[in-house]
Amino acid sequence: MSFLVVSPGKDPKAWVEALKNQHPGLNVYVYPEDHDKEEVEFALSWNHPRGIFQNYPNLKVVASMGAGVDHITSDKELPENIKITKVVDDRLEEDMGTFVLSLVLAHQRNLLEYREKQINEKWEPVSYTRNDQVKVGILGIGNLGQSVSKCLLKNGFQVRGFSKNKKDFDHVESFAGEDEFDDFLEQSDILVNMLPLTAETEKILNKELFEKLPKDAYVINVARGEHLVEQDLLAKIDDGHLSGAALDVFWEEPIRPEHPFWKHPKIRVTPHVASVTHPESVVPQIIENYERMKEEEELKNLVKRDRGY
Ligand code: OXD
Repeated sequence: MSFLVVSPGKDPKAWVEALKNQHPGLNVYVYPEDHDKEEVEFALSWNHPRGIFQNYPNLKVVASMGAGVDHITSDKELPENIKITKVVDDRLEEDMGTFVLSLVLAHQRNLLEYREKQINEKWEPVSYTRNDQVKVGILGIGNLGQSVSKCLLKNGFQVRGFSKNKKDFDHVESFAGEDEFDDFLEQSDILVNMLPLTAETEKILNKELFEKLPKDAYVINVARGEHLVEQDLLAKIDDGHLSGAALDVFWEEPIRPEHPFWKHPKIRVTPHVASVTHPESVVPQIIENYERMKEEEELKNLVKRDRGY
């Protein structure tokens, strides 16, 4: 019985080390090194080449290296019987919370604008709204969204959460379903996208949605680049409806050198760093699932394949 690590473009060394530390007897192969495909029952993956898992006749589980699983679910050739798991990790949640809080505060206190002024040697104070007057809408409030909401609440912001089904979180006004979507948007001075990427949510951040946000709303995307219609965002910032955006994820990563986001004065670009998985922190849960698979027990953090997350 063997374990496969597949992560093209991402150095697997720290993962392999953490797996071996946690489970010294584990036989770990790293794709595409030479290995016996029939032996592999469990794969740990990030952006695997499409279709490869069809060639593993005994593969039972594909575990994502991160919280997102769209890189696995989008593989149309993934055999139906293979189970998918995601990472749920306190450290990821904390990091996401503090990252989004930093972006919200930086926007709220005009830090990007001051950087611009500094470059031009301009000493010009700008007025700002106090946190308790600002409504932040979290689009897709799951574990990570809940952590973001806690950080925001601690700093006095008003928090709204939107999810498919109503969720009850302390001090968060909850909106759910299509009927409440427009109300949610109309009340979001800052919109934080944290949705999973599915066929339903792709391109959800589009002109129609932006127009439902209040004038001068700010958009933060820490979910997936494919949620965003880039041209619509640029148009709505440039026509003055939106005050700007902070983007951590993109259709193409890294974004190409001439991409308009790089130099846009109202767009903050970060290189997909909102919450970065630490192998030593999440390997214990991966190994636990490997043991559960062997014992034919229910897996933790299992993805519902029909739902896509
Ligand atoms: C993730 C990510 O899904 O880093 O974990 O985007």
